[in-house]
Amino acid sequence: MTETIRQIIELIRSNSSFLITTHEGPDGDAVGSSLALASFLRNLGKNVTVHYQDAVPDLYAFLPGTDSVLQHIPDQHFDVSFVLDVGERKRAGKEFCDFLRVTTTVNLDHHLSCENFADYNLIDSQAAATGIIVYRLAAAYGYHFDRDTALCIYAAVITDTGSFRYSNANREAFTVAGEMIACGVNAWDVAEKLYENQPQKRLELLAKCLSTLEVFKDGKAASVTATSDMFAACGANAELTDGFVNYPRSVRGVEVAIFFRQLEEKKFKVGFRSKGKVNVAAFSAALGGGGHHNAAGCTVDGSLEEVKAAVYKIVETSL
Ligand SMILES: [Mn+2]
Repeated sequence: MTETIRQIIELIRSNSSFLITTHEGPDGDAVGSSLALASFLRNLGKNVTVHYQDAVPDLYAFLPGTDSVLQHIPDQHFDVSFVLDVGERKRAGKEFCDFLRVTTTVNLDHHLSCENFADYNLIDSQAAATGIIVYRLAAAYGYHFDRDTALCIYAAVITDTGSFRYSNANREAFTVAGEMIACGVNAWDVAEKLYENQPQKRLELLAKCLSTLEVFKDGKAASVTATSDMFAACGANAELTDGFVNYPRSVRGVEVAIFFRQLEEKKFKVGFRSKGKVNVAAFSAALGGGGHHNAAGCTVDGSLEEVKAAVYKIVETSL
């Protein structure tokens, strides 16, 4: 057990009220890890409040504890506040950052870039998901994993590893997932809820997006586009485009995939994905955005033609 884990366990033992939060636009790891921690603490008899800046995405509503997530931090005292999976302090949101001064804070994360902004920082980029960090903490505590906690950890691991396909799917990810299965998690049940449960309009929108596929730079780059017209025609929202960028990336020979999503008449969100060789954070940085080696994004002003031209130029000259 590391010194930090020992200190956090002592904090858990000696306090009774806890706040848990995570990053904006929560993904499977954000929801899974925060609710796993909530479930662990509640089963110890602690008073737990979970806060997200945004609503729980429909896709993760099946995870136990989502019904008690609050979108504003209640005006009350908390002994300790946890922030999970944020990657950087500002992604914890303004409400929480105002709060950092008044409680003891714990930062649990697996992003390489995460700063030590809290009083206690348990950060390990070797962990496949923040759910793995929560697992380590609960396991070190000697916690007997119940099915609900196990389900949240499993969901965090399966989503952040792309169902054990990404390079972060290490031995620990498989071992922890296996242990969660032993605690009663049903793999098909989770897979069905996550991947066989799409709203019809998501596929209708996907069909329109795929028809915009462009492959360029001698087959090394590819893009798809979602315009406001497409969203309107399908009655779909931006949340449903999650994962669309994986389709251009899946084309044989493609190293860099781009997803253009219209925000306003002359404003586009540009998402980049790499298969591993190319650092797409450099592309988004050149356009004023940020991100990681394999996943990055930015917002670019202009018509679709102008935005595409600007993005393609950067990709063409740097690839
Ligand atoms: Mn994560």
